[in-house]
Formats: sequence, C-alpha cells, structure tokens
Amino acid sequence: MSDLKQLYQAVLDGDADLARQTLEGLLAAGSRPDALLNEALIPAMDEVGARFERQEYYVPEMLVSARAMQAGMTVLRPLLAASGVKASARAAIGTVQGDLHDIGKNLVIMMLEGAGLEVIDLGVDVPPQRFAEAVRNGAQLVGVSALLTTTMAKIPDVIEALEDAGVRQSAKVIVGGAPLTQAFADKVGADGYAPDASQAVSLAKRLLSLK
Ligand code: B1M
Repeated sequence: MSDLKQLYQAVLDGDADLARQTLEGLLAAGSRPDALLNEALIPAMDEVGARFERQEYYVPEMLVSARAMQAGMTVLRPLLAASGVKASARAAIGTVQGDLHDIGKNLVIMMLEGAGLEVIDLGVDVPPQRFAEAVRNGAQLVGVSALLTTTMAKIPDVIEALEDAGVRQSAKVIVGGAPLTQAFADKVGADGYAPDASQAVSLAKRLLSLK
C-alpha cells in the first residue's frame, strides 16, 4: 500500500497515531501539504460520510475518523496557512443560547473541516449577536445546533439578529440537532436543515455551490 493510501486508510480506520505518523513521513519525503489534504484526508472523510449514510458507520466510527483527520490537520494547518492555500469557504458554527450540548456540533465542525471549509467554532450557549458578528467577520455559512425543545425556540432569535445586523443575505443559515426537522427549519426561515453531520456537509456544499 502506498503511503498516501495508508494515510487515507488510517483516517477511515480512525487511527489518529498512524494518520499523523504517515502524514509526517509523507511531508518529510517532500509531499505537498495541499496534496495530502485533497488526495487523502478530504476523500477519506467523504468516504466516512458515505459509509455513515449507508449505515455502515455510526456516530462512534465517524467520531474516531474525524479525530484522526483532526490529528492530521493539526500538522497540516500551519503549513497550509504558510503556503497560502485557502479554505473553500468560511463557516461559523455554534450551539444556540441556553444549550450546552456540543458533541453533535463538534462532529458537524469536524466533518465540515474534513470537507475543506474553514470553521469558526463559536462554542455553546452562543448569544444571537455572536452569530451576526461572525458573518460580519466573513462567515458565509452560519450553523446553529440545538438539542433541547426549549432552546430550539431560540433559533429564530439568531435569524433575527442577522437581519437586525443587516447581514442575513451575506450568509446561508443551516440548523440541526435531534429535536429539529425540515418543517421547523422552513418555518423559522433557515436555508437548510441537516439531520446528521454527514448531510450537513452535503447541504453546506450545495448552499455554497462548492463541489
Ligand atoms: Co442532555 N438532553 N441535557 N445532556 N443529552 C438530551 C438532548 C435529552 C434528549 C435526554 C433525554 O431526556 N432523553 C434531553 C432533551 C429533552 C428535550 O428537550 N426534548 C436532555 C436534557 C433534558 C438535558 C438537561 C436539561 C438535563 C438536566 O439538567 N435536567 C441538561 C440541559 C443542559 C443545557 O444544555 N442547558 C442536559 C445536559 C446534558 C449533559 C451536559 C449532561 C450532556 C451534554 C454533554 C455535551 O454535549 N458536552 C448531555 C447529553 C450527552 C445528552 C444526550 C444523552 C446525548 C446527546 C448527544 O451528544 N448525542 C441526549 C440524549 C440522546 O440524544 N440520546 C440528551 C450524540 C450526538 C452525536 O448527536 O447531538 O443529536 P446529536 O447530533 C447529531 C445530529 O442531531 C446532528 O448531527 C449530529 C451528528 O450526526 N446535528 C446537526 C447536531 N447539531 C447539528 C447542527 C447542524 C446539522 C446537524 O447544522 C448546524
């Protein structure tokens, strides 16, 4: 197996140590950071998403793969920044105000990063104005996660904050979390709803017209 294939496989298998070691070996041998990202890490996360959708992978497998990819990204990120490689788009993702659940949100962030987006993690219990601020700072996609029936009711406040700040048209808004539905997303005026992290990636790509 080539080292590039081994890197791809290590992410699929969720082997963070092997992913990092293989990636460092490839870099030492002269591989370009952007090639490792585009030819191994991103395709591996695409395949993880596809397996999740086929129900061959579940949340734990997706989490360990995302962590393996993150292990690679910690090595690659400074090199990519130094070589001027740009992320395809910038997103800002947070859990809505009053809500402290972040496991699903983090998974969505890791999958979006795996798809080549730059993601600002706004954290949990995020006030609506912080989403608006993120758009003012260049986010083209806003992601809002909510896990409680009480806090999902706060999502319209986020959309209102974007409108009040005059930036609603500057970013697409996607929402997700266990109690949410497409009907809820439509009702509150979000641009899209994704039931899981993998579909959040395809939704983001579609809304932002990324390939
Ligand atoms: Co809480 N909790 N919790 N909890 N908790 C739930 C959500 C609950 C369903 C449990 C239950 O009663 N059966 C229930 C909500 C009931 C309701 O509102 N209908 C509940 C409750 C009541 C509470 C408290 C109020 C309990 C209390 O204190 N009395 C409290 C609230 C605290 C607060 O937020 N203010 C509370 C606290 C906690 C912990 C802190 C203990 C902990 C959170 C730890 C953490 O996140 N760091 C916790 C946990 C772990 C859970 C359960 C057990 C698991 C949630 C989880 O991480 N799932 C949960 C019960 C359950 O779901 N079985 C429960 C795994 C995760 C990968 O899935 O988050 O759904 P999920 O994310 C998915 C999708 O939803 C989607 O993609 C993800 C990956 O596929 N998705 C998005 C999520 N966000 C997305 C955003 C997108 C797109 C897709 O675009 C932006």
